Amino acid sequence: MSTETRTTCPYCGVGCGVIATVSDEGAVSVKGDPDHPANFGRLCSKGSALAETLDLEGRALYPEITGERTTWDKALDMVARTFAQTIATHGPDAVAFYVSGQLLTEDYYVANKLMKGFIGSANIDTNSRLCMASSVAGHRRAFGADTVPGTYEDLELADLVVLVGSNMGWCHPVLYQRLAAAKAARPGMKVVVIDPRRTATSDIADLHLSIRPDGDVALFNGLLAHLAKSTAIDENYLATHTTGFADTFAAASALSFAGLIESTGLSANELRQFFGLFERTEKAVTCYSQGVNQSSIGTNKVNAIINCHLATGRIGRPGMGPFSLTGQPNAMGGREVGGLANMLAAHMTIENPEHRDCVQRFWNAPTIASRPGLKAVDMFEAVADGRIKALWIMSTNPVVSMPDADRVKAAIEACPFVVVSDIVKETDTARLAHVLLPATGWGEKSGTVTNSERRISRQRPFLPSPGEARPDWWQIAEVARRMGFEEAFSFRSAAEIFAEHAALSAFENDGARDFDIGAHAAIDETGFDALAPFQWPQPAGTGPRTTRFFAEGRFFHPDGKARFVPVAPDVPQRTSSDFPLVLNTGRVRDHWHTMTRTGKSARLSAHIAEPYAEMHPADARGLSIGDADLVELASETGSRVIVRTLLSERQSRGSIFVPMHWTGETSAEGRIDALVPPVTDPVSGQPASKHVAVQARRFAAAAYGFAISANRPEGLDLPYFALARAPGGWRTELAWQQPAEELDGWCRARFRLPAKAELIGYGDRATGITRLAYFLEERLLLALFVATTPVAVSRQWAVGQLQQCHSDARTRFAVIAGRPAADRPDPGAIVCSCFSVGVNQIVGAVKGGCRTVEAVGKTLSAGTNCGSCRAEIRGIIDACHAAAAE
Ligand SMILES: Nc1nc2c(c(=O)[nH]1)N[C@H]1C(S)=C(S)[C@@H](COP(=O)(O)OP(=O)(O)OC[C@H]3O[C@@H](n4cnc5c(=O)[nH]c(N)nc54)[C@H](O)[C@@H]3O)O[C@H]1N2
Ligand SMILES: Nc1nc2c(c(=O)[nH]1)N[C@H]1C(S)=C(S)[C@@H](COP(=O)(O)OP(=O)(O)OC[C@H]3O[C@@H](n4cnc5c(=O)[nH]c(N)nc54)[C@H](O)[C@@H]3O)O[C@H]1N2
Ligand code: SF4
Ligand SMILES: [Mo]
Repeated sequence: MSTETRTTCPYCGVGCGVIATVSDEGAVSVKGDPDHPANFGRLCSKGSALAETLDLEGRALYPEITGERTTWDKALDMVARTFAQTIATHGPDAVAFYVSGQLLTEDYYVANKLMKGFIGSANIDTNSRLCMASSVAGHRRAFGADTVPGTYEDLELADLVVLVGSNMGWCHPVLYQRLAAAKAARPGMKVVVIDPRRTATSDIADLHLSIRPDGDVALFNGLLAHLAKSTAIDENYLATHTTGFADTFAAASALSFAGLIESTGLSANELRQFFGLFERTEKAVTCYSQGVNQSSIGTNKVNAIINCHLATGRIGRPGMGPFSLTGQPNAMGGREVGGLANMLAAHMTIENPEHRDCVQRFWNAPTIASRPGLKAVDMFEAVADGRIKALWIMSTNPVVSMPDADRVKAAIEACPFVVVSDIVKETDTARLAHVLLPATGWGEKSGTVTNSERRISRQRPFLPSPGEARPDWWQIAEVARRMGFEEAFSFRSAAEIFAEHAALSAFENDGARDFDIGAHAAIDETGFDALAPFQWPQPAGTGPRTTRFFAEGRFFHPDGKARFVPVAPDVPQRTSSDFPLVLNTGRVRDHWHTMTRTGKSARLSAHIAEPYAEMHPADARGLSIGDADLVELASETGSRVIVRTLLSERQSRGSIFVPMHWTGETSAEGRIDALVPPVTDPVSGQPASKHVAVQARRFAAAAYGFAISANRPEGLDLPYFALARAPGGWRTELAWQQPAEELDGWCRARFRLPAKAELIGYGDRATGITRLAYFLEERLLLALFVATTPVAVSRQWAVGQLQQCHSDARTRFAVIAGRPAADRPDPGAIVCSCFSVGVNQIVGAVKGGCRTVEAVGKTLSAGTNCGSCRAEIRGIIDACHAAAAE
């Protein structure tokens, strides 16, 4: 007998339904929920690997004060006392919460209630500031509320889908698969991808526009000016439901066509194609994500896009509309509870006295924050200069993910009192906590999340809470009670909190505010247990249904009309002669942010196991940097990072892409946010994480290494290392600045080898190659390959050696030889992580006659589960055919 629990994936904003099964022996398996309207049974590689991330290794299991285990009572008393004293002495603005779009709505609601209604400050901000703030600000300027008008189905119903600054194939993979399936079924449908890089997403694009960094406002202004002269304009919608078109049209027309070419970096032909396509296609959806939001002109980009949809009346109807794709599983829930420093609760506005009064009365609160609090970048600035003296960080890792990360780290170190709630004990941020509070994680906690299409789904527990871990909402409520707010924080369950949140959304609303889920205001435990995914709004007396906004106007500005927002087409100039290259940062397919969860899976770590800088070969050549060399990047923040070089024609010239996932735990100097200056959008406060001026030079390593080991290495005192999980152990990339000497002692200490471990070694002074392998009986404990050039050993083959039996000398020497035996061919770098299929196997299948992704799937199963790697498989097939044709 096994038990099945319906829950929701804790990663991206697609919000896929997951069925988790726990066997009698306690083994967990997951599959997509066929009935969930976000995914209809599909899961991507990260979702499929969820069961591999649930072990307790590295988990925070007990409360700690300055690194020593303590009781919950002592820890909570200390937090409550220190916050209360700080407020009494220095006022409410001397404390702050920095929270996360990965909290559940119930956690978020309680945190916001405590800060805004009971402490009386609005110093609660969230990592959503780094993520969605520009979309929120753009929505509020245009619509009068933070409303996402459409639904996922619109992508399938559209005849044109424009993806702006979104690598949906890797970052919203299941939605991408829905789009790809709709396009395959209806080939007339067109997809346009607007991204400086050619990404996996651009592989289904009919048109890829390799836009100049931050050229988006110019592009959409140009589109608006073009539309205004065409029959696509909807005069009736314009006149009835909007204001401000004339000024906006004037601003949009400011740039000549030549200026447009210059600002966007696109050709006249590309511009004409895109404008024509948009003009002709009524059913058009424009999706956008971090290439839009994470910019010093992010809010203007959002409004430039929305302007085009308002002008054509293409909004809120099936298959039409602007669509902000949210990143985190509960970015939307955080916005609903008002978890940003400049919002109130239930989509009410902090600056509006009636809203403040409404929320204060509903909460029966002693006070209410009367002005916006500090936004993330300003908040850490205030921590740095001592204005904030007590800080509580929940469910986010700012030492890695905030811009100017080295300064943020120093600020946290210097802060008199820091509380961190996390599920993991040793993150770069948790290490700095005075008080560490262990939180229950996915599979253990209970509550709700809202996905990108406004659909609220349950996360349900199916595992016991490990150690003494407790839900985030419980931690906050306990601190609130100890601060004297017993009555308002007497919640006994997530269901009670959700009911209060639903009641507030309906309180004195009557259709004046978009967010209304009053139908659930009286929900009880049984109802909460059974709650099926539903889209908001769902006011009292209504049932679940598909909801869209604004087809008939009814915007949330006082006059009920949308605002056109005139936006200047200026493209920020960041590069200089000292820092001539544009650094662009973002995500890889199989890792989630700072890797505290996906990093546990060897399967997910196999796709990309190292931090890298993707560069155009011509740029690299100019700097004498070769493929697989190490590269050192520096920016005006004064910090540096060292990562691997990956040469690719998909990268545009003058630009470098580095992923954001590597931390102080997994790399020597791979925290890319150390280079991102704290430049923000003036309206939204969102950092410009995609447009940083940097210089690059080859890092002259004296020796390079690659290790596979049973133990996790400790104390690697090297300028470069990158650590990843491998089946049965770890894989580590290394580099030395000085020639590596005395390797035996170094290996034994760093890899914690037992004294009995037997060494087989090989060294060649002439070539500078050294290979060491340590065995304990038939087990390989460590193999280290060192060379004066980047180590050319097949990683996938080497990684497999940890789980082989090395009972005879022949297999031991094969390890040292660094070559697969003839009967064990090297699968090559992993492409399909679901079935662990490598590039060499795919090339083999293509040579064997497979001509399509489907044929490769039939032969090797690659690409047939989550489908996230299908674009890469297509790329390999194309490359083989191109090579054959030469
Ligand atoms: N695998 C994976 N998936 C994730 C996450 C993860 O960590 N891993 N995180 C989730 C979260 S929180 C988020 S916010 C989303 C982010 O999802 P996305 O926004 O899709 O991902 P990013 O890689 O951050 O950036 C998207 C693209 O913006 C492009 N870009 C850079 N500058 C510009 C520009 O000036 N204009 C335009 N048009 N494009 C530009 C980049 O080249 C990049 O390909 O992903 C979510 N999904
Ligand atoms: N350069 C650059 N920087 C970026 C970005 C970029 O594109 N480029 N993207 C930005 C964006 S969009 C985002 S969203 C951020 C993400 O950045 P972060 O939020 O810092 O990244 P995560 O690794 O998701 O951090 C979540 C933390 O919460 C912990 N955790 C997981 N579940 C729970 C739980 O239930 N309770 C508690 N208390 N803790 C839990 C995890 O172990 C982890 O330490 O990064 C931002 N930074
Ligand atoms: S697309 Fe993948 S990561 Fe996103 S919610 Fe679905 S399964 Fe999870
Ligand atoms: Mo995000």
